[in-house]
Amino acid sequence: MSRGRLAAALVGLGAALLAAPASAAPAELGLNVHQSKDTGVDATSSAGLKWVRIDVDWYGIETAAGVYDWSVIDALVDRATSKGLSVLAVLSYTPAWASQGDTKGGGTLNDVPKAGTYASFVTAAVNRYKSKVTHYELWNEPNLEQFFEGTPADYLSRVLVPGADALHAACPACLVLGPGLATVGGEYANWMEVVLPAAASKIDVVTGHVYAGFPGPPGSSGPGVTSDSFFNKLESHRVVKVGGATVYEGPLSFKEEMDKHGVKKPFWLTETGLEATAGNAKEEAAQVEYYKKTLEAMLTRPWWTATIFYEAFDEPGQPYRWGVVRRDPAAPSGYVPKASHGFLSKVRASSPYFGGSKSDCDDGLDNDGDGATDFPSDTTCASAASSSEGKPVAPDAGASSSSGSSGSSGDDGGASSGSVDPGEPPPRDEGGCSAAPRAGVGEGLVVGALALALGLTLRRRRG
Ligand SMILES: [Ca+2]
Ligand SMILES: [Ca+2]
Ligand SMILES: [Ca+2]
Repeated sequence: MSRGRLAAALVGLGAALLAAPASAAPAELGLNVHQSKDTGVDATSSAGLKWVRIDVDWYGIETAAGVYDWSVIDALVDRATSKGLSVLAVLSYTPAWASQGDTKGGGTLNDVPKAGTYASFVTAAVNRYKSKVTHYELWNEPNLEQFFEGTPADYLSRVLVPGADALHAACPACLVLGPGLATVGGEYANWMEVVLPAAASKIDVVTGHVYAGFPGPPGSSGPGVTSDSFFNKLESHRVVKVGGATVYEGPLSFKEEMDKHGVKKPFWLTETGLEATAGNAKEEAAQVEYYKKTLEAMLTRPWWTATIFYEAFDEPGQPYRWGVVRRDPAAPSGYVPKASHGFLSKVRASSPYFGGSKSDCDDGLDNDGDGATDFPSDTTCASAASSSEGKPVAPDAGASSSSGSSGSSGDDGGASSGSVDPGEPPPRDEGGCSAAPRAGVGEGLVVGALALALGLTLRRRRG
């Protein structure tokens, strides 16, 4: 090789290194599919996403001690893995024979299991699936009474600790995810205060769920001011001051709890989302905006390594509108996509941060938080192939609570504000019938346990 060609090659190598994305693995994305081996798996796969989060319902599988029917989960896992998807299996909900008592109603599925029962189920599940499934979440939203009626101590002693020990014994390479708390009311911080000091070493990936609006522009009301925002629950709790005096302080966020207890594990958001009626253009656009804000927030938070949106699909005739597609047996693919499905497909295929093959100037995201997305809107982009929209927003920008003479603030965690409607109502009804919001928390959206239990039952029956 001539010196000239060598020099040119070195210049080329230098340019390639400069253009290469960060060495960290791409952030990962998925959908909650419950037990749907067709629409749920297909909608996830066709969007190019990696993960399906599935319901491995203990009560429906181990109907008597040591008697198992794995048929539904076998078919689901086989279909998902045959399509190249990775499975996060949620091991939840107590069968009647394992219940230590239905003390708070809601049937037995939310009951505290008798000692030893959950660990034996975890062992059986992991031994059956460990060649195909390496990630297991130990229960779902145990801080909501309709899913678990015990205390945090009950969750530790009867679910998390014995479950994690059983899982790691059966499969040392498999990962325990948890505690999968809902951020309704203030109880989630209390749960983290019990769970993390006692059992952080048992958890490989910390998980949680956030349903809340994104903050509007400075000075606006809405999430972050009059209610907890997405960021208040995720990483920076809400503090409201008037004249320098704190008049309200919300529960600590997931990230603050992890930092407080020195937990340096990855964080997965295993549920978040926004309802949108299929065919309602305004609602579909708002759902896309929510997904967009979520993904943009991930760009500057390397500790948050995966998001599994809630959820894959709407079922005709049922009152759920959280899906990114609407199941339709008459459609060629078995479903009609919403705008959010196309948006996720675009980001996943394009964004270098999420493993895509295009550039920041053609990835569907406002990477630098200036309110302009991609070429030509973001004028830092010389073309769609340009590699950067500009300097990203610092991860902690605006994250600290602040005072305001008008009594507002406690603001976003650094994501761009802008087009999210600050008046958007809290998007998700996760129940919360057992949660005890602190005075002044406008959680709203509390419905009866009966309706939720009914909805839960309906969802479990999906095929
Ligand atoms: Ca019960
Ligand atoms: Ca972009
Ligand atoms: Ca931009």
